Amino acid sequence: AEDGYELWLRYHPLPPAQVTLYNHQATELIAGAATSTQDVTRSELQRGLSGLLGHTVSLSDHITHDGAIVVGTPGSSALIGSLHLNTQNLGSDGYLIRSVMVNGHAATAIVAQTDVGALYGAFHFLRLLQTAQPIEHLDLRETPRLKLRVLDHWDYLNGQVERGYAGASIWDWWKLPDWRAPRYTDYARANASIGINGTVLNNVNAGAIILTPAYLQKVAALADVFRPYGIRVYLSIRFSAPIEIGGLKTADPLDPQVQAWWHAKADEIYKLIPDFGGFLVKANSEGQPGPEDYHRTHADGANMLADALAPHGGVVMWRAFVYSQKNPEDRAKQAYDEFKPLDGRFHANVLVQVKNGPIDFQPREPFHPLFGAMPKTPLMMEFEITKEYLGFATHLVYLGPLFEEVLSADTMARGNGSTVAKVIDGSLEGHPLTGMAGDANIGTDRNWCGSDFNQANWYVFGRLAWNPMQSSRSIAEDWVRMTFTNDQAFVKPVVDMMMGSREATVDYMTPLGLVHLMGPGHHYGPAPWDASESEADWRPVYYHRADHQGIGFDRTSTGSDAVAQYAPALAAQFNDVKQTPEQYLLYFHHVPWDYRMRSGQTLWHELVAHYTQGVEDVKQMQETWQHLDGHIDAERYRQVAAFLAVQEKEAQWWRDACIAYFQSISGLPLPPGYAPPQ
Ligand code: GCW
Repeated sequence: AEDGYELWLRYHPLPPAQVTLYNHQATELIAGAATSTQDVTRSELQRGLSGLLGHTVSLSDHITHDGAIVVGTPGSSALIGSLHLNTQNLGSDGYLIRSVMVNGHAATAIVAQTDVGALYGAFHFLRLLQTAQPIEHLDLRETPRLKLRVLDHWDYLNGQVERGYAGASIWDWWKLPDWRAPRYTDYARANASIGINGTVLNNVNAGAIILTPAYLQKVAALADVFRPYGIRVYLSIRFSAPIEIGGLKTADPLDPQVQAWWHAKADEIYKLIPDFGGFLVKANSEGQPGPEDYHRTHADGANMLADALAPHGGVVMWRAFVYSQKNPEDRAKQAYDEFKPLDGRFHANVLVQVKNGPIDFQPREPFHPLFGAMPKTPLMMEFEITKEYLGFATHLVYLGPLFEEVLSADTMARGNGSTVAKVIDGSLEGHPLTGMAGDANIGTDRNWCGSDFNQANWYVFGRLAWNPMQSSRSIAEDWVRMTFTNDQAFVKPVVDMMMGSREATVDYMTPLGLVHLMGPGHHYGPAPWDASESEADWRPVYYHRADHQGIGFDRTSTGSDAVAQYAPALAAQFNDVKQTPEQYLLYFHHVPWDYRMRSGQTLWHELVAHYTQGVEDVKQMQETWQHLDGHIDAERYRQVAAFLAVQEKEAQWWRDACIAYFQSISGLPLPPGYAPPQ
């Protein structure tokens, strides 16, 4: 049945014409199996080629005719060594895919300096077939721009997933370490296919138990499954673990006993998991313990852990998402205020992990002002793949355009062109340690992600972590072809639909720079009126500040002055209501309801227009989908159709609720031609 389990690695037979073509170019497979990574590379190629071509592609140890696929490294294969391809500068993960001649026979060589590089090359080669690309004159060279490409799971040890909408945690802690579910291997395959090379198994809000010996055995078992696929395991740690499981009286990072405890813990971990990746830490945020409990800085805390990991080559990913009502005037300013002064104080194996925007993964926010503001510190991007604020499992929202918008934003930190992508890939400031994290949307649902289209968000995250300069449209196209079909009559409209889906969501949820209008707590559905939360800066009214005169949060120099956290040229732009891009208008400015927008219409009119457009766009998506019935299997077709109906209903709910509420405050009539809220 088409239940989505296979993700984008379906390997179902291609159409006959395509098979006929490829049959001459993929006749036999020459691949070693001397290491576990070589072994999985070989079986993935066999599985993929045999599936796509509809017959078994045989293994060989030398080239007997045209069309051989040869994969490996010069060090492990004499045949590859004899090709004398230039593998210099491919690094540990890069690869070449080249059409070559060997003893008068045309062949395709997939070559890397390491086994993992060859595995990545193999997946790329399979993708060419899956997406029906020509493979007879290949000359491809790929190296990742980021070093750490990591999924952060927000999984608790009891199986619950925080902000997870795809079932329970896929880690079956009860049955580990002895039972290694086959799903772990499929998880690793999917990740390796898009270049993901790290996974943080547990939630940043989780307890200290994961660091106890029994759990470390379980973690080690997962690490064993992932190792052949080039994936390292990391853990979120609780800063107060020395107290909770170590019996110490303090977790003060400058206390020698605390330091010794972490050193011993790191030694214990590396004995079990020699390639352990390191720690992810949420400290002094939303009630979590941290160094500030002892009047120490984030740098003191991060460095203490970094020193324990350094002898083993591990890293600390220290989160800059600090949210503790310290700055009730403007929550958006807290991370910058706390971290900017610490620039240059972190040890070499620390990355500061920064969410894409200063609030919290909203449908749209400006990029986080820390990007570009901490030149001496490697900053790691954190995106949220799970759609906490974008409709959970059912809404069809492709996050590629959101990620791309952030990555291509210009921080102007070193003049024009200082994009966020160049900050995180290390090229702007020359950092060797780089990375991107994505808060995973994976659970025990058969389709892994709660919906077929949510798989695209996992996919695009991995591809952008490999190369943050790529276009999200081309990645969407690859995904559609691999996941559904190469039929152009399907691919084009579906890619268009995906590309427009995020803007539609911005429109029906939070247009024109609004943020945080969702119901507090569950974060689902509109509640711009909600004032029930105890803390002011959890209430939607805190964010939109609508009153009889107007709407929006004044973050200019006459307000909270959050604009000053951006580079001077950008700060000046955001400070001026006329120069601020309208998509961020109400994020930076409180403007009157009758403010004239660039269109000539009033703000009130445009607000209503955006909300209405969002609903129209979802209706359009439904219509597009209706025309595609018959192009794919009925199972997946029907679920997408059903989910689009949910999305339409809820887009209408968002529109009506927000317009009705804002109208109750503005007191203005609806502009002519717009339906009143139901
Ligand atoms: O906004 C919040 C989410 C929390 C999450 C937190 C964080 C993991 O609602 O569920 O906790 O962000 O990123 O730490």
